[in-house]
Amino acid sequence: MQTLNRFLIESSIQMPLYNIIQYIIKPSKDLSRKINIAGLEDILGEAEVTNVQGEEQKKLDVYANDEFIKSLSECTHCAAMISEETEVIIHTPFPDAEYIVAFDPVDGSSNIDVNVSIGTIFSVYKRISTSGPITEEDCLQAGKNQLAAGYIIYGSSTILVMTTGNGVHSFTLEPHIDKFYLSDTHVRTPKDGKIYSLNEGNYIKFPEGVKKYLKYCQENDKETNRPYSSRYIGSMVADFHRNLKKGGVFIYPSTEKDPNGKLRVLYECNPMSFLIEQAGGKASNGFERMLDVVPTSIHQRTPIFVGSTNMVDKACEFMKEYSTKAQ
Ligand code: AHM
Repeated sequence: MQTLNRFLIESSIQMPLYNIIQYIIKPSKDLSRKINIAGLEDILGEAEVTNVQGEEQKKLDVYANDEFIKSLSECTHCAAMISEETEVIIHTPFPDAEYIVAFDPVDGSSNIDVNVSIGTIFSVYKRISTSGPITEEDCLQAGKNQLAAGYIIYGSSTILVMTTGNGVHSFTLEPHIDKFYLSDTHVRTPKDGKIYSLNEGNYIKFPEGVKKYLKYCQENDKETNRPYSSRYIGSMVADFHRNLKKGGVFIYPSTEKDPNGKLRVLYECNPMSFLIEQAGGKASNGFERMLDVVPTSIHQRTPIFVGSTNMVDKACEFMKEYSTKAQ
C-alpha cells in the first residue's frame, strides 16, 4: 500500500505544495477522530455564535476552524488563509510566503449532530503580489488558478480526494496507524449519470430553468434511462462524492431567497469544480464555466451545477433557455 507521503513524493509535486498539504492533513486526522467519538465529547450542538454568513456556528465548526488555522499558521509556505468561519483574511507569521489556502473546515454543518457524513474542503492559490501581507486582490482569483484542491470526507471511512492538476486521487485513512493510503488513482466520473441532487423543498423558489430540468429528470424515457433518481444528503462533500463515483449532477441554484445561491465560490464551489474537471466532468454557474468566474469578495456565493458532463450540459441548456442570470 502506498502512503499519501510516498505518492506525493513520487508524483514530483513541488515542495511548497507538498508542505501545505501536510499542514492541511494533520488537523483533518484529529478531526476525524473527534467526529468518530463526537457523542462522547462536548463538541456536538450549537456554539451559540454566528459566522460571517449570519449562520449559526456549531461547536465543531469553531473547533475545526481553530485547528486548521493553528496548523497552517506554522506552514512557512502559507502567507494567508480564507475560511468560511472567519470574516477577514487570516494572516500567518509568514507574510512573504507565496501561497494562500481557502477552506471550509466543516462542510455540511447541519448534519454534524445526526451522524451523517460531513467534510473539509480546501483550495490552494499562488499570490499575485510578490511580497508583503496578502491583499484581497491576491485572494480574488478565478478558480482556474488553483494549484491544488480537495476534500476530506468523514463518512463510514475517512477519505481524502485531491488534485494538483494531474488527475484526481483518493486516499483512505487507516485510523489505527493514523496514515492516509492511496485507495483510488486517476478517478474518472461517468459522462452520464442517473442521479440528480438538489434540495427539492425549495422547488417553488427555483429559477424556471431548474424547474424545467427537474421535470425533464422525472420524465419517462427508455433511451436516456429516465426517470433519474433523486439523492440529497445536504452535505455537499457527501453528495459530490457519491456523484463523482456513480455519475450524477449536484445543483445548488439561485433561489428567490438567495439570488446568488448558497454555496461559496472560493472554498466550496471552486475546489469541487477543479476536482470534477480533473475527473472528466463539468461545473458551471448555469451560464458560464465555474472556474472562469472571478469573485469580487472573499465570501462570495454562487449558484452551481457540477457533475457528469452530459447532465451539467443538459441542466445548463434549460437554464439558458428558460432563466435569466438575474433569476
Ligand atoms: P454549511 O457550510 O453551513 O455546512 O452549508 C453548506 C451546505 C452544503 O454542504 C450543502 O450542500 C448545503 O449547505 C445544504 O443546504 P440546504 O440545507 O439549504 O439544502
